[in-house]
Amino acid sequence: MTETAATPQGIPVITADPFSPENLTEPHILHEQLREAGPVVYLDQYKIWAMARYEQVNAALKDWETYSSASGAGLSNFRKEKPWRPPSLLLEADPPAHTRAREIVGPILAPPAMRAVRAPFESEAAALVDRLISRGSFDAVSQLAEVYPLKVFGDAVGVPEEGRENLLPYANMVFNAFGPRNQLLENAMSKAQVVQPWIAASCAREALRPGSFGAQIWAAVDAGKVPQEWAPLLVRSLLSAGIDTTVNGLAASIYAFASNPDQWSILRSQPSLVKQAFEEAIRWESPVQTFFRTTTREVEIAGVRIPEGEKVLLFLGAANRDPRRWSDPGRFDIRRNASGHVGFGMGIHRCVGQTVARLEGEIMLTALANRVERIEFTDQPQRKPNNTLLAWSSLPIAIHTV
Ligand code: OVV
Repeated sequence: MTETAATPQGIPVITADPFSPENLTEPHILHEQLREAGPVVYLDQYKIWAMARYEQVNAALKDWETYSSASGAGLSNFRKEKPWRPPSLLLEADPPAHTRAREIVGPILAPPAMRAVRAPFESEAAALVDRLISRGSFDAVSQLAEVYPLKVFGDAVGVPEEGRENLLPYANMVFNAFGPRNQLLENAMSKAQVVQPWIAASCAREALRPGSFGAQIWAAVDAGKVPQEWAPLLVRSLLSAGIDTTVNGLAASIYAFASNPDQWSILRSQPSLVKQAFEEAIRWESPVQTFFRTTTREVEIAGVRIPEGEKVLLFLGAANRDPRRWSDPGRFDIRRNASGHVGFGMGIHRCVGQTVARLEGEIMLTALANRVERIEFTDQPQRKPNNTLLAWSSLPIAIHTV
């Protein structure tokens, strides 16, 4: 159980562990407690600070000068502990280095670049939905949400088809590694060791299909914009951040619609709501629940002083359900305008791949809505605990056509 106590300085102290399997798989009760405790709270177990209200989370994400990423976007402080892998040039960097990396990857994933991948994304979605309809009932995690990004994003990045399933244990490791060294991280590490050579090999120039996102990164680096050694690390960012996020974004959408059949009917009758619906699923479920920053100076928020060099945990998922910002936030409502949610972050580090994620969501939901009249659970959905992601291990569903 959780308690809130006030320190002499009036800072709410939270004793609950946000990284316990229970809080990771059922986070909303803790999130409410964190938001209601105050604009800034202290997490006693980890001796860190946290924000869970929309206003403060949004402001901190935008203020990269105060809330640095260069000490890591996880609990571990890279100035005090050696990172488990060379830091990401995008996620775990500040300007000016971050700006240079972002200038390489940004244009490769920008809206105009999506024109080249739309057709293959659409035909793969149609083919997959065909197969799933003929099956009738299936697990929407292993047979849909994992299959689609591995195929279309894997093809777009240009990695070999053989061994792509390695991306799942790798991402599981990456996202657990932002949290504490708990049992989840230990398990993820032990499963991910064997896939590291495949990941490293897939970041190399020779592994990447000509014209792919990965090959375009190498081409930009060849053009002399950044050091050669940056290319494999930038490709690694796509492989780290592009799969498990979209797997759980798609899983979130399926879960949302299977548990809200009225919303599926609305989407079926108004297919133009599809982009808004995917955005709402991201707000409602927030597949990426948290990221950390580190203060670069002493900072005062709503009367609370956080010293310099302190880790601050930002609860994106809690901000996305803050009743101060959203009306009836726990309701999945595809007619709502979910824009402004922080599920893709905000500010200079906002998700660089969000165009790809949105394209996958739009296309997969459209392919389903074109054919499927009803989605229902055939068994209990199962959460998969992860130190960063609100993830599913199993979503057993049946789909019915007319
Ligand atoms: C946003 C994100 C998550 C995980 C890994 C990375 C980025 C990366 O840049 O490696």
